[in-house]
Amino acid sequence: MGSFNFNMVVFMALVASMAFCSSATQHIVGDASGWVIPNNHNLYTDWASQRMFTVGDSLVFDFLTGDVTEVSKDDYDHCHVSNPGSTIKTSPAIINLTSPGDHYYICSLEGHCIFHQKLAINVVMKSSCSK
Ligand SMILES: [Cu+2]
Repeated sequence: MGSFNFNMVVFMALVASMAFCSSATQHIVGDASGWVIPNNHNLYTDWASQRMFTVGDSLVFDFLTGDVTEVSKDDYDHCHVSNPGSTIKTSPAIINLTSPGDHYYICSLEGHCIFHQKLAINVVMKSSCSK
């Protein structure tokens, strides 16, 4: 019985430390600009380059019109949507980053993506918390 209690304490301490270390970040896409056709063509590339995206984080897209559509790199490059099923039309659209690697998002409204309403990010694995 004694060792069971001890194991429980160790387990709970482990869970607590994991919860502390993983502190998920909500990234507000475009910050105050939100998700728009940007005046500055580099808005979303600059925004993404200043951040680290980790598995467990989420993206928050705030918009008045349009949508958020996750696309392939090819679709991102050509502002094309092969899979309309991934479109989210309600704002704020919150997308959880569940897998590492490159992720691409565009607004699928005609003309919006080619005017730079598009976002590419690289998501990394959760850190091991060894400080
Ligand atoms: Cu749009």
